[in-house]
Amino acid sequence: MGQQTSLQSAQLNQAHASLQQAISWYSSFRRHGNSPPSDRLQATVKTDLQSLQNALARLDRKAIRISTFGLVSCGKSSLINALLGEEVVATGAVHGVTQSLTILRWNPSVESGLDVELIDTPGLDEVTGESRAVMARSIAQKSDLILFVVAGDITRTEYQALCELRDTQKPLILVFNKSDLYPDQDRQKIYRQLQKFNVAHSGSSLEDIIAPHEIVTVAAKPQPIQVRIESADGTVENSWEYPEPEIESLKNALVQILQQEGKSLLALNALVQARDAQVNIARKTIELRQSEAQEIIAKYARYKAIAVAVNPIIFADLLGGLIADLALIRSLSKLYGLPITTFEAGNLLRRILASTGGLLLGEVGSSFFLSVGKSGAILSSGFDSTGAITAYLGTASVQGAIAGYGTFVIGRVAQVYLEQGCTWGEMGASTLIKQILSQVEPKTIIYRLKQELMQL
Ligand SMILES: Nc1nc2c(ncn2[C@@H]2O[C@H](COP(=O)(O)OP(=O)(O)O)[C@@H](O)[C@H]2O)c(=O)[nH]1
Ligand SMILES: [Mg+2]
Repeated sequence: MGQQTSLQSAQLNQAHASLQQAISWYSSFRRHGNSPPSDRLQATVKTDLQSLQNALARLDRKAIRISTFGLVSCGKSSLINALLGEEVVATGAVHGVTQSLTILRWNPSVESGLDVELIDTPGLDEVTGESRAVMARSIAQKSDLILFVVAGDITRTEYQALCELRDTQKPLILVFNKSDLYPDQDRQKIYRQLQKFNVAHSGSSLEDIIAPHEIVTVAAKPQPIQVRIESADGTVENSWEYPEPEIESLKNALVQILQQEGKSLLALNALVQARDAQVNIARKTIELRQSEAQEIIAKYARYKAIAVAVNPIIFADLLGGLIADLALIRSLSKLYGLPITTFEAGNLLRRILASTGGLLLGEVGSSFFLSVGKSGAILSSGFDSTGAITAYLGTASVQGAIAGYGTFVIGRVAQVYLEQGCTWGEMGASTLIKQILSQVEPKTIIYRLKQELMQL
């Protein structure tokens, strides 16, 4: 446990450092980017920068967010009251008692080093179709853990919402509430019921949506029971007795999650949020600078074609070509104002050479042979016959054209890399996400998300 706690704290610290690095980088990128930062770009990336700031603020507060989700009147607000141990939020049989998001502090009396924020939400069925999905996504994005509350039979709307939430890749507990009204509902039964839907929607497997141990049954606010009290003198009095909420199963599940992986969850979610924000920033920047980038790539393609074609020395033209490619990558990253060091540019070039192996091998390979041929033509004839010069110019222009084409390929791949790659640096969000996922223990709630998150 102690070892795990320090591992979790380390993850939290690394996430913190990563976000700080990103924020300091993008703030200076806004203030004095190498290319004049256009107002339009600043406006478009504003929300993404804000998202980075928010993620860091939540890490600073060490506040883990648990949101309720479910149809109107399934007992979301009652569940929150039951966890808090007092009637803090209004509940009721009338539709739509909860109108907006309400954030409540919860102290589950457990040493986790975390603050817990419970979020009460309006019912999923109060908003329809598209906007429901939008609301669900936006709440999920702000949450570290989701309590999906159902009561009674699971409906199609609930099943669809569950699938949508699964797509947001947030850990989820299915809370079956009002168990006092449905005493024979148990995990197995709920699971079988979900299975029915799953057969109908044969897209994702049920395991992808929920595992049996992620279902808890509770009674957040059991119905009052009418009792007859007969006094010794024979007078009969009717009164209502309010049974205590039964939420131990949920409390235990939450306490275990908080202790075992609370900090990791917090770190992971902050990093996912940071990664998405950074990829967004990169994508928008690249989009806005598209035409300038095209010009730069074309310019370098021309340079390289000429340099390679006129250079008569074996290998020097290859080297010249590589230098031109490196310079291209540097110019592109400068244009975008996205982070890239010379070392990374070199790495990138190696990656590009590997990933576009077929095409570039063609370039390098034919460059080599043509280079030999080109120099050979000069050596054998010493430039004195017109035939040799024609041969030289022939191979040279073919070689130049191929080299120029290679530059276009490199330019394109560089754009993709700059878009994704800014999060793959040493303290980059994607790098740390991968690291945390490789450290999770089986049987944790993060473990289930591993496969899905790894694919991104
Ligand atoms: N029988 C029973 N009723 C409940 C339970 N939890 C909540 N309710 C009732 O369900 C209704 C809706 O509860 P509320 O918490 O406002 O639902 P919300 O709309 O999901 O926030 C209220 O009348 C509650 O008293 C429960 O565990 N058992
Ligand atoms: Mg409510």
